[in-house]
Amino acid sequence: MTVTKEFQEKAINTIRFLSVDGVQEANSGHPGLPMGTAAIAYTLFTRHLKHNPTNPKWVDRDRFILSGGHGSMLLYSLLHLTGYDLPLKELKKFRQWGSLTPGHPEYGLTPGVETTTGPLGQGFATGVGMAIAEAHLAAIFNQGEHKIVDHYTYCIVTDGDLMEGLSSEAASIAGHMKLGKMIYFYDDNRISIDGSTDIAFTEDRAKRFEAYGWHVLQIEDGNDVEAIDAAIQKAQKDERPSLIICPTIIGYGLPTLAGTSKAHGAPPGVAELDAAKEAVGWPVEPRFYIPEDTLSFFREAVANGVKSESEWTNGFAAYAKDYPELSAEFTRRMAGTLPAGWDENLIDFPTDMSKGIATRNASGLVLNALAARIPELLGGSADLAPSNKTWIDGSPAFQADSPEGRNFHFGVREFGMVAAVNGMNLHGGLISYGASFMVFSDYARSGIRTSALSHIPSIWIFTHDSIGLGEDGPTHQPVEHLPSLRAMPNLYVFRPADANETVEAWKFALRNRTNPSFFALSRQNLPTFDRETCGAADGVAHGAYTLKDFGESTPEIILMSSGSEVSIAFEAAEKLAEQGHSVRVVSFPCWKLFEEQNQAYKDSVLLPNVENRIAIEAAIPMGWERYTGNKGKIIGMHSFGASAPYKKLYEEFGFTVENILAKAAELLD
Ligand SMILES: Cc1ncc(C[n+]2csc(CCOP(=O)(O)OP(=O)(O)O)c2C)c(N)n1
Repeated sequence: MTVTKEFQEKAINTIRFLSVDGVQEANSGHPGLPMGTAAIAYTLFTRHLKHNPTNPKWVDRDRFILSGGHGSMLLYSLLHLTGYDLPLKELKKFRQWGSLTPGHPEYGLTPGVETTTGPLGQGFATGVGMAIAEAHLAAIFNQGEHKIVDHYTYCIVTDGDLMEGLSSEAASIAGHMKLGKMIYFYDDNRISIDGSTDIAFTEDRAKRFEAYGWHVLQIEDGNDVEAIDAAIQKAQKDERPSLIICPTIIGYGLPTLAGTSKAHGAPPGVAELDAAKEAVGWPVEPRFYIPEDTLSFFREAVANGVKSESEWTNGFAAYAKDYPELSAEFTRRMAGTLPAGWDENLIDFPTDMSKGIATRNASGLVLNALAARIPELLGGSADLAPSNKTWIDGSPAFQADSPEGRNFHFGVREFGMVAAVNGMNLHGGLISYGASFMVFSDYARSGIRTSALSHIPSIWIFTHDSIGLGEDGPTHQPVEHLPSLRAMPNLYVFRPADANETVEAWKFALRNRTNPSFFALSRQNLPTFDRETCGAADGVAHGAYTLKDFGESTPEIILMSSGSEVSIAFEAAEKLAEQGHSVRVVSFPCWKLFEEQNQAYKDSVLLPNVENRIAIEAAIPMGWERYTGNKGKIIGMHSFGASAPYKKLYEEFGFTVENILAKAAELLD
């Protein structure tokens, strides 16, 4: 249909009032962003966005992210209007228990929401990962005329997003990688919660992004549809990521609140809302009013989407004829199915109780064995690849001129890395990991949290997992990290005791496609246990298992431990056995998995009658009480560590056979 200016304004006002009605109804939420950016959203959704509302998972759709997740009603309005399975009744239940319209967009809950946003900066950075995924898959699968991977990543970003350091990390990565299919709209309303951005945010944003290597477009007015449209067309042709700076007015149309921070995060009130509607001739009642012609105009997205997807499907069929293997591989990857036999006879590390191997080294070997079988496995480190052992041999680094590369130099940007890895995994077709020293997981923590909250199966490889890293000292020695990461719902934290447990942790992470896994890996060598005489390493899948029972009778004492301290407990058990005691050593690589076992299994490992228990772990002891019980003891860390060779640190902090024996003696006496 031909769209007059008047009709266009009506359509944009529909987005505005639908959004603000939702906020007013909930008596909670953020009206300012949707009202200010409605014209940008209108232009993108009705003129450019390639999507199929009836199949939100179509693989070649454009991705759209609302990075300022507080403006969620904008997204819900757009999804409803363009025909996603998000009925109006859900918009009326904005922010209510059990609705599909939570306060901030949540991935996996609402159809059409591509990623969870709300923690500012993360939507921005997650989009970078999606654009990386597009570029990589295009490089692998597109052939000549056949462009089966060919889509954009669009994002609306706010002042808050750009103030967050994360956006600098992510923009720097994107500029360096020349991710030309990223098109970001900056909602330049110069207002945040405390007031004008003049109080805290005065750098030249255009110059900043130009310096990152972005293509920066400045338009005059964020309500000018034609200007926005022209900017998008320009951006689509440029080989750099684009930032379209759109001056807007927060709460546009609210008679007294527009342009002020009062429009940011509180319902405008009925009087203000009614006055806004009256000013543009909008009916005050009913609330959530959608003019019929506007709705049918927006709903053209459905037919257009079906058409786009079927054109793509036809194109894919032609591609499949010409490239049957590639097309089958593409289908497999996008379905998230692992190649047959990927885990058969993977690696079996031979017993080596004298020298052993660091679990980070074992991880590097497993990763390479897996990468040879699973071509979608890829990732990188925040400038610590040689230490984290994350390099995939035989593959180049991903760069602008080698997007087929599977190794990523994320630079010293832990947060940018994890958000990008999340985006790569959300995109589909890839299994991505990120790595650094464990102590710096704090820098990345909010992105790890997003992976857990959103059920993104990202794999987090964090090495140098305790005072066992030695000389670098307390700045580099994680102590509270292990318990604090274990506290995170949905996150499977593994601290393998030896090389074969590391293999099992990797297998679990790859099988688990609905939650992230975190590997805490040692810098120092650890003995590789003799699995002929010890419990099988696949006990890792139960979270904790009996590594070995020493002595003939029922254990008098249980020593439980994770990672690098398991072998110390093992040696102590040997000594206790020599003294005539029966001892059980339990390896405890993953608390969460143990918690998921049934009571019978738990009782078979931590025998309820055996109250003499000692936990040994080079981390803050918080939480072990639940396994050691009232009578038990915990050997843990109570400080930040120290700088010295690691053997000296283990002695000084009590992670020794002697100390375990002394504690055991107290219990056994
Ligand atoms: C990491 C993070 N810190 C703080 C907040 C709380 N918060 C929500 S919106 C906002 C700033 C609002 O300014 P802006 O991003 O410009 O949004 P606008 O006012 O234009 O809607 C803040 C501090 C948040 N969501 N995420």
